[in-house]
Amino acid sequence: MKGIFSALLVPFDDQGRIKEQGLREVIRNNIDVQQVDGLYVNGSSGENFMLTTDQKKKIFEITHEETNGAVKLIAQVGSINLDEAVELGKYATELGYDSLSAVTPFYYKFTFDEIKNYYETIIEATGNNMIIYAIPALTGVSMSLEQFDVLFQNEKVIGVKYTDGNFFMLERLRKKYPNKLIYSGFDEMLIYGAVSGVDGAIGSTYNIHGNLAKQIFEMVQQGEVASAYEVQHVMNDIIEKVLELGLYQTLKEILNVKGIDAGTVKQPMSSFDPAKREAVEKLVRDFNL
Ligand code: NGF
Repeated sequence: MKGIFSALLVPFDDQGRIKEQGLREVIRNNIDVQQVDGLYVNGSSGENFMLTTDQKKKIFEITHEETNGAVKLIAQVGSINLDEAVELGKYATELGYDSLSAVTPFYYKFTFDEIKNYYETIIEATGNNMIIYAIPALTGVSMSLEQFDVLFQNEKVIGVKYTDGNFFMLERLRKKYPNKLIYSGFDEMLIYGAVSGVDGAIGSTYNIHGNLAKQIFEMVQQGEVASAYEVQHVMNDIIEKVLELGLYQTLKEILNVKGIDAGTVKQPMSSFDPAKREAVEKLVRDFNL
């Protein structure tokens, strides 16, 4: 369960339907070209929170079938509809996903007891392992070290996907929990996570440059921090441009330019602006993506 995981992008057509063949191509690119260690399925990058339950199940199913055991699979099943989270958790567990993950419940200001109960309910119903998905910038849920302590007491909570820039907290978690899996969540900060001793990283941009992320991670593990920093500079030149042009739209367009059918994003996100196509082609050329 260690290493670089792509937060899987999901191709949609302009009616918001999953492009199954395109999804298979995106998966193959991740495995065969980027050579990532695993896939994080139905996360933010999979546009999960805009999908129906059936679409989420379909994505779990196609991904499981296409990967056929080649890489590790984490199923993000979190939903503020706890019944849906349980249903998806059971579904992914029966398919054989290596672990579940669930975003901290958001929108309503849930108390910590409610958050704890949410995780316990999914774990009890599925019997599977759980990776907490902490992303305070999007959920507004910022957990304290003491709250992580409580969640980590459950041995089925095997780790956290930590999408935060609070490296003090990350260091504290690492020291206190050497045996829990910690995944770094912000791709542009991968090197800081790596030097903090994370077990792996999960990110959207690894769909287009997972190979660079693997280099950074391996270099840091071998003590070659200065070289790793050079690679992070390259990765961040790419990420900076991607963020400027529009995150998920541009990641998909890069794949489209490369001949991988990554489709478009799901409404209410707006589709890629064709006026930006030339800039994307240049990015692909300049960085040999
Ligand atoms: O896309 C976001 C939103 N974050 C991802 C990642 O932390 C979560 C990150 O890779 C994710 O991909 C998922 O759950 O599917 C960023 O896209 C990347 O660092 C660029 O900022 O924050």
